[in-house]
Amino acid sequence: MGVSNIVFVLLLLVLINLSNNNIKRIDAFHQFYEELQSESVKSVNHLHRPGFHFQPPKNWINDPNGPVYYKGLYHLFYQYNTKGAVWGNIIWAHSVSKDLVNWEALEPAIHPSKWFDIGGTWSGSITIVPGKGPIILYTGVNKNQTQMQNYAIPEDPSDPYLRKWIKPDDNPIAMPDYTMNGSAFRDPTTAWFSKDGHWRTVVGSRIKHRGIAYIYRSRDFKHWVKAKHPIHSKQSTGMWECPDFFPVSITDFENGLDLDYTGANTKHVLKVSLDITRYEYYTLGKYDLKKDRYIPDGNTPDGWDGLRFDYGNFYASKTFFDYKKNRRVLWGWANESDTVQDDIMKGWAGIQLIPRTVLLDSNKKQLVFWPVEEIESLRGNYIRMNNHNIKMGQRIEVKGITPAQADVEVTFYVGSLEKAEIFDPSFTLKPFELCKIKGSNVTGGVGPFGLITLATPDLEEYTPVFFRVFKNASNHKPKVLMCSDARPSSLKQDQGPLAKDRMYKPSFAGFVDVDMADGRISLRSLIDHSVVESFGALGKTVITSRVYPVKAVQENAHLYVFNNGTQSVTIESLNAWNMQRPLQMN
Ligand code: DQQ
Repeated sequence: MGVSNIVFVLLLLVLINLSNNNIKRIDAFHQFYEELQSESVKSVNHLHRPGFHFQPPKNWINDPNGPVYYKGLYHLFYQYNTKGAVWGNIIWAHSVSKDLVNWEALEPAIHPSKWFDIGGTWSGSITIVPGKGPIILYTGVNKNQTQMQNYAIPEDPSDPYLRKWIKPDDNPIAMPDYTMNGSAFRDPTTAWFSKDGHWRTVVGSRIKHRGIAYIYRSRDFKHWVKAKHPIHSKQSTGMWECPDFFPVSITDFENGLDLDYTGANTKHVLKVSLDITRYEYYTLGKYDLKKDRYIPDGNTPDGWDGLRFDYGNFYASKTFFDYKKNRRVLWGWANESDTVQDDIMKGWAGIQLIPRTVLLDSNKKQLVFWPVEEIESLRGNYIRMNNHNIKMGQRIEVKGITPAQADVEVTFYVGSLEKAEIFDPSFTLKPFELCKIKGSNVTGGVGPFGLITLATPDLEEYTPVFFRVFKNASNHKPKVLMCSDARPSSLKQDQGPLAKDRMYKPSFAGFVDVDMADGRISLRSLIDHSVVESFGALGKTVITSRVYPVKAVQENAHLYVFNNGTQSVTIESLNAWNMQRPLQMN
């Protein structure tokens, strides 16, 4: 190495060190840029701004809080920076909707003001307590950065808008004791009432590297006592943020269940947001009320290899039971994948993804997710295609809609799996690694085939969402890989050597547990400028990508169906719509 190279490397190290000094980590979660958190937004850039996803007019947002359906209105609370486009100055912002599509912003519900939350009003939930009305449980942070659980009540529970919230002085309701980690104790779940006369809530935590979900009990919703054992914990998984715990029916695959449902025909779901990976994982299992223990089913992996609500950019999610339609609805947050500098320039960061219904799959081994039906009211211009054969290397343009803001549903007929590549069981690659090697341009037997979204005609920029069907060597059963690959999505250059200066362009992927007995597989993508939210096989595998094309934007974005497998596939049916903007979005 020459002297000039050595000087360059030394300079780089000094630079990296200097910039790292500006990044603070609070218990290893959201990146905290102290000097940027209050840098006010000068103007809002609309180029990549979603048209039909939930978002306030400017600034940073993260976790959905609440949510709840109450007196004819859906309430969404969310973590919001009042001052800037990076994480910081967090309050509970509040919006309401009659239809989960159009939203009206109300005044914030909670902001730091008392000793028990002056350092932060962080995530939590809402429970409707008979005789009392809705009660918020949230995490407050004191001036020493200790996290504790608090409650807040509406000034007027008869007001469907729940405009004003009070934080009673007998807070907090739960403080970390000496056995616990006071800077990792947060995000209380919606509470449920059990036949033993107790309310229960679960709070996320960790001790060293063990992820923990504590369970607290109360008779009056004011005095809470921690159960002797956590409801569940798992070594080497780190902090469990935003736990969610709810029952699903094992006999009714069409309706959701409320938290206090006590029938025997249920399984429970425990979801945790793993701070280390910034992904969410869930298990299905049995909840033993007497022992206050949750035991995951033996065959579901518990931890980093576990099942996921979404195999892409989706975090800090929360479900609620919607009494109006007897369904369980999931909200999740998608962070930006852009550089921090560009988040600041565009004046906004973070969106809430389209709410999804959650049901147990009829195979009882996983959940299935589907965008709430209300979103279909935004469908405009419509085009369809039927029985269209696509040979290897062919790409067919979907014309007649606005590809940058669209809803596309396509069912592929694949027929025989004779040409499918053999899936080697000793393959230890994770799905995203496999997708990285076997990208949309790498010829296969059956697949890759799927959609090419947000593309330029010459494919200088594109985000492919596709399947690649392998087969098992012994029984020839399909092993289906689904990818949403952001690598070719943007021509934008990195702005520096640090992660915050580079766009995040991962090859997100997951397997889809389908037998394809009828030779078919479906894909639906909600495309919204910088969002590609895709549902494989009617919601068995969901992947969300955030992308920032330079050329494939607005009316210059194109949409294609493609096949790069040696076996031709048929577009049995394709339905695509323009998506309109909601009439009111905050
Ligand atoms: N975000 C909140 C925390 C939570 C984290 C703070 C998850 O309560 O653990 O904004 O994204």
